Amino acid sequence: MIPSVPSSEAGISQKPMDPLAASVAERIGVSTRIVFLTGAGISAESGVPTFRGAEGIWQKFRPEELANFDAFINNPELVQSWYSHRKELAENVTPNAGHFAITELQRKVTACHVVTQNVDNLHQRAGNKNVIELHGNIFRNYCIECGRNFDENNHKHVEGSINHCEACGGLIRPDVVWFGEEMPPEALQKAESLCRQTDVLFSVGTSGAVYPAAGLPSLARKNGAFLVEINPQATEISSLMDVVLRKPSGIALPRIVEMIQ
Ligand code: BJW
Ligand code: ZN
Repeated sequence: MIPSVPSSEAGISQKPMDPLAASVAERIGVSTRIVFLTGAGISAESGVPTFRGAEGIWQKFRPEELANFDAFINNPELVQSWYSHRKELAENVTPNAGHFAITELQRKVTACHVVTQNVDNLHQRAGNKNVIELHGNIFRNYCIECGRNFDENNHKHVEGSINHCEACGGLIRPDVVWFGEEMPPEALQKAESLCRQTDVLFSVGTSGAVYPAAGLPSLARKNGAFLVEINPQATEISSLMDVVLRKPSGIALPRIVEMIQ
């Protein structure tokens, strides 16, 4: 039986990472089902800005101006150009050691899924399998009138213009989930079902501020899962965790994976 390491902040700051990482690696060694719930922080070391906090993109842009449908209708040019800028950024960075550690772990564990809130495609580019996108993907677009899909090649945004559907003239929007919008139902159902059944859930690089994603660790815990948080900062869901590693994911995840027998 592996002892739970207390997740109180006082407890964490006293302990070096390695014994904690070793206890997590040991736990994984006796687990068959693992879920990674990831957020913007896992891509931070690739150079993709997080949303909240000192370096967050919402220090510069207010979410209510950009991440909801009304904002898009009121100012489609601004929203299209913001997403076009972020898409370009995501295209020009590469996955980091945290993403690659998950690929490595997936070779060692029977069932290992990634439930991501990220829209940047970096998990997939790192070779992660079984990726469930809760908040969509910035590289896909669709027409709000006829639903036609537009991929990267036939939808380039030109600064100062508004992109419309070639078929019906409707506005083209990114295939992401904004505030007040439903998650893709299949993705959410799959994520909830995995969280009910998992042995271990990692919450990596998410502030735990946005629901329903932020409710998944609690669901896993109620069903007996062991919870691990990897995040340099405390989050709204830290108190739920069995173990907290206050390290960047690009350091903590490879360390855990190399410790697995
Ligand atoms: C590192 C690191 C390193 C840094 N290593 N870590 C229940 C209670 C209260 C409210 C609600 C509720 N249920 C629903 C709501 C309303 C709302 C909500 O949650 N509001 C809250 C703000 C209170 N939720 C919704 O509206 C959702 N929809 C919904 O519920 O629909 C219901 C419905 C049903 C049926 C019909 C219709 C409707 C939708 C939420 C959509 C969120 N969308 C966004 C934008 C996506 C597109 C885009 O990218 O532009 O998703 S918002 C933004 O936040 C984005 C993110 O995925 C999401 C989460 O952010 P994340 O990933 O956690 O990032 P940060 O920046 O917050 O945190 C980064 C972390 O990384 C920090 O902790 C750092 O410390 C850490 N970090 N470097 C590891 N190197
Ligand atoms: Zn259309």
